[in-house]
Formats: sequence, structure tokens, C-alpha cells
Amino acid sequence: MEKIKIIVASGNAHKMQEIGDILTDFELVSMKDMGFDGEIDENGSTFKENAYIKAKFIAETYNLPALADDSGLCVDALGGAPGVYSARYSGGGDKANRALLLKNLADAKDRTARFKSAICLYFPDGKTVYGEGACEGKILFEETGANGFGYDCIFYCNDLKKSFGEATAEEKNKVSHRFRALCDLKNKL
Ligand code: ITT
Repeated sequence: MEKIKIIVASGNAHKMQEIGDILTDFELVSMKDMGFDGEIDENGSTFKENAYIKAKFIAETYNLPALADDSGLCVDALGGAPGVYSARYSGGGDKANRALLLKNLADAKDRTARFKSAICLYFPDGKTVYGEGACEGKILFEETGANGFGYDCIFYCNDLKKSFGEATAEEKNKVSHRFRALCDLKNKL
């Protein structure tokens, strides 16, 4: 049977790779491949709202189903920050974001944290399906491992008993917030 074509509304190549490795039952194309090279204003206050904004924009632009992931790291001792601001936490990219988070947690007794992901699949007729997932862990005291992206090397994953930076892509994709959100979405389709 022919696979349904879905545009992945993300400019993050790491996310694209993970979504492609997990969601194998669809034909996925990147928004870049569709010719989109702009920014989408993510002005929502929740992961779900931002996933909706990105998926709707791309689905309406190209008149095809579009899927977006909005995700981030939520740290208990920081009241859930950086949360939806994870990508823009320091204003200086992934390395600076990790450094700021470690600095802000220097005196924290509790380093409990979780990655969260919200996925929105938006169809051109306006129908939406959502998936949500989380992955529990702790913030490490220093960068550990070189795999992954974003906050992976400072996140100790409770399920894997090691950092996401030390995990292979296969290991991460079996337990991650993104994997769980995509499973939740698939169950609702
Ligand atoms: P798109 O919006 O274009 O998809 P983005 O990187 O801006 O790409 P988000 O707005 O959802 O994506 O921000 C998510 C940020 O949260 C991301 O840049 C990382 O810093 C962090 N993050 C999310 N999932 C992660 C993961 O699996 N591993 C490490 N960091 C992650």
C-alpha cells in the first residue's frame, strides 16, 4: 500500500532524523525539501500550542498533512524551566544553553527533570491529532557523552541508566519523550 505523505514541520535536523527513524510507516519529507526556509513564530505557551502552530502553518502552506514536534526539558528545581523556551534559553545555542542550565542548578539539591514532547499532525481539512510523551531523569553535573543534540549530554535517563549523550540513537529512540509522543499519536490514528 502506498504510504501517506507527511511534511515534517521542523528545521532541526536531529529531530527530523529521530522522527524518521521512529515513524517508518509514512513517507516523510522535510519542510526544507518542500522549499521552506523561513522561521515560524512559535508564540504558544505550551508544547501542544507550539506544535499546533508549526504543523498548521506548513499544512496550510503546502496543502498536505504536516507533523510538528515541540519539545523541551523541564527541571523541577527551576519551576519547569527552560520548558517551551529550551531552544532559546540562553540566546546563544545548545552549548550556551547547557552551560546556563548547569550554572542555574549549581546550588540545587533536587536535579529531577524530564524531557517532554508534544506532536501535532495537522491535515489540510483542519483535522488535528496529538501525541504527548515524557522521559524522566536528572540533570548531571557535567557533560557526559557526545551523542545526540541539545541537552542530551547533561540528561541522565532513568530508563537507560546513563546519559542520552552516552546512548546510541537506537537506545534513545526506544525510551525518549519523542518516541512516546509518536506512539501516542499512532495509537490515535
Ligand atoms: P523546530 O521548532 O524547527 O522543530 P527547535 O530545535 O527550535 O526545532 P523546539 O522549538 O521544539 O525545536 O525546541 C526544542 C529544544 O529542546 C531543542 O532545541 C533542544 O534544545 C531541546 N530538546 C528537545 N528534545 C530534545 C532531545 O531529544 N534531546 C536534547 N534536547 C532536546
